[in-house]
Amino acid sequence: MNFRDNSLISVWNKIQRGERLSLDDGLTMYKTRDLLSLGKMAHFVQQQKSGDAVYFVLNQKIEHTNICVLSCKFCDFATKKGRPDAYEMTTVEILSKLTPDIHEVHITGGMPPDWPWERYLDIVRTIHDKFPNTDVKAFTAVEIDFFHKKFKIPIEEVLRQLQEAGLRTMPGGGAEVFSERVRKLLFPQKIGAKGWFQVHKAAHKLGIPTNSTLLYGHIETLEERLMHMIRLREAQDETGGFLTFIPLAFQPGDTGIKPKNQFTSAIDDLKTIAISRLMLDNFPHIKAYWVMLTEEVASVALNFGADDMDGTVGGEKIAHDAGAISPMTLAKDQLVKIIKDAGKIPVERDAYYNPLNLYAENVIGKIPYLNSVPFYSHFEKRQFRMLPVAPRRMGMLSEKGQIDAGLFSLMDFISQEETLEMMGWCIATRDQVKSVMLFSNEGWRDLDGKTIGITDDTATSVILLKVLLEKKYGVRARFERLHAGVNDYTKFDAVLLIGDEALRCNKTGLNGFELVFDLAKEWYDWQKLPFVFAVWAMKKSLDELTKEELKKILSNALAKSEERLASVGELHGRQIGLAAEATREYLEGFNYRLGEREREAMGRFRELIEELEPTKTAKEN
Ligand code: V47
Repeated sequence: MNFRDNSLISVWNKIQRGERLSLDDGLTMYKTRDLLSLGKMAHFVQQQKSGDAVYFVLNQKIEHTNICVLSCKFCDFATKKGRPDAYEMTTVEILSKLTPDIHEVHITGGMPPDWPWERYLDIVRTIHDKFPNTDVKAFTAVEIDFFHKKFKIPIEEVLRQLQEAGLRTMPGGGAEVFSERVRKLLFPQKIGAKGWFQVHKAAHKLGIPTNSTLLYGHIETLEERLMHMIRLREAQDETGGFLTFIPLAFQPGDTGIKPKNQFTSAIDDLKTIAISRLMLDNFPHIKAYWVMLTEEVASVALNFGADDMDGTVGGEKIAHDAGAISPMTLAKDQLVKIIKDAGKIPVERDAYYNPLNLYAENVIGKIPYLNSVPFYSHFEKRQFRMLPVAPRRMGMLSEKGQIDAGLFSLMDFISQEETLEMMGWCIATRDQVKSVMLFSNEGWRDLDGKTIGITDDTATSVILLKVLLEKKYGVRARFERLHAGVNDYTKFDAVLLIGDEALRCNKTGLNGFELVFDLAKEWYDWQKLPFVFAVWAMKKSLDELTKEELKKILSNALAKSEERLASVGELHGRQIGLAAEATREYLEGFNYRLGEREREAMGRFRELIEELEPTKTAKEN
C-alpha cells in the first residue's frame, strides 16, 4: 500500500501481523488526513472477516412508549407521563405493526414508572408465539437494569425470564460513552460502564448474544471514544458474546448540546467506522447504521470496514425525533441496491447473522475455518465474490441455487448430487482432525439416552457422530441444535463443536466438560480410513468455460499455498491462539485432494448412513 501519511505504516505493519492496536494507534488513525489509506486498512480486515458479504435484516423497530423516568440531555425522544406527546402501546398495537416477513423485531423504549413486569414478558411472549419466524431483539442494558431495580429481580433472572418468553438477542443501546466525565454531564441517572457490562456479560453467559454501541459526535474526546472501544474489546475477549458494534452518530435536534444542524462530518463518520473495525479485532461485525449516518455515508462505509447495514428499520423514532434526515424506512430493494453498488453481496440475515438469502451472482462459498485456508488464501477472485459461511448454512443457500461453487459439507453434497458436481478437492483427515470434537462428561457408551448440544454449523459431523454412537458403540443420544454465537453449554451432557471453535477448545478445554473425543480419530481407529468432511463442488448448470476457469483457479490456489503451507495459515492461526508450529502441524494433517482412499472412505460412510435408523436427516437435525 502507498501511504500519504507515513505515521500509518507502523499501524499497517501491526495489522498485517495480526497484532492488537493500542490507544496511541487509534489516535494516530483519528489524526491522519490520509482517509483513503485508513479505509483500505479497514477494508483489508473486513475482507478477512466477512469476505464480500454485507448483511441486512428485514426488521421493525418497536418503541413501545416514550414515557421515561430518566431525563438524559441528548435524548429528544423521551417525555413524561401526562404530557400531550406521551404515548404507550398495547401488545395488540405492537402486533399490528408486524408482518410475517419481518425477521427481527427490535424493541426498546422509555422506562415508564407504572408498567408491571408481566407487561414486558407478555410483549415478548406474544410476538414469539404469533410470529415464530421473527427473532426478538429487545431491551437495552439500561432497561434490564431498570427492571432489576424496579421489580427487585436479580439481573440473571430478568434475562432468563425474557429468554424463556422468546428473547433471542439484545440491542447495544444505552452504552453511550464509557466515560464517567461524560456520564456526569449528559446522563447522570443512567447506569455507567460497570452496570452496562454486567448486564451484557450476564446475557452472554445465558447464551444471549448482544450488540454494542458508541454515541459519538457530542462532547466526548477522541481518547474517550477509543477507550470505549478498548473496553468492549476486553469484554469480548472474556465472553465472545458481542455480535456487532454500532457507532451512533449524534443527532443534535433540540438537545441543546450542539447547534441543531451540526451533524457529524462524513469524514468523522468514516474514520470512526474504519477505526472501530481495526480496534475491535475480535468483533465479527461493524454496523453502518444508515438511519443516523444517512444512506450516502453508510454506502461508502461498506468499503471502510462496515459489513452490516442493520435493515429496513420500519418505525424508528429515537433518531428522527432528534432530527435525523434519513428516510423513515428503506425498502428491501433499496438496501440490496446500495450494497450491490458498493460491489458487495447483499446477504439477508436473521438475528444471529445466519444468512437466509443472497442477492448476487457468482458467489463462492468459503468455509471460514483454518483448515480451509490453503484453498482460499491464493484464490484469484476475478468475477467471483466470496461469502464466508458455516458449512450447514452453505448447504441451505445452495439448495436455493444461491451458491455457484464452494467447499461443501459432505452431507450437503450427497443430498444435492443432482445439481452439484465434484471438482476433485476436499478436506480429508489422515487420522485425527483436532477440529471436530465432542466435549463430554460421559464415555461413549454412557451417552445412551443423553442430550448432546450440536453446533449450528455442522451438517456432516453430526451424522458422523450419529454413526459412531449407533454403529460403533450401539447407543442413541438426543441431539439439540445450538444457535450461532454464545450458548449456555451447562445444560447438556456433551457438546459437539467444529472448526476454529473446536480447535480453540481442544487446546484450552471446554469449561464443565472433562472428556474430549476427536471424531476423525474415532472413525480412523474403527475403519482404518480417512474421513472426508467436505468436498469442492460447483453447480452442474454452470457453463463449461466457467467450470474450467474455476478448476484452474482452485488448482493454482492450492499449488501456491502448498509451496508454503507453514506461512499461509499463520495469521489465521495466531488469531485463534495457535503458534506457527501448531498451525503447520494442523494443516499438514489434512489431505486436500480426493484420491482412492478418500473415495473408499466416502463410500463406506454412505453405506453406514443408509444402515442408520431412518430417523433424522442432517437437515432435521
Ligand atoms: O442508547 C439517543 C442513541 C441509542 C440520540 O443494537 C441517539 O442493533 C443519536 O442503540 N442522536 C438507541 N443517537 C439506539 C440503538 C440502536 C440503534 C440501531 C441498532 C441497534 C442494535 C441499536 O440511540 C441510545 C442512544 O445512544 N441516541 N439520542 C441522538 N440524539
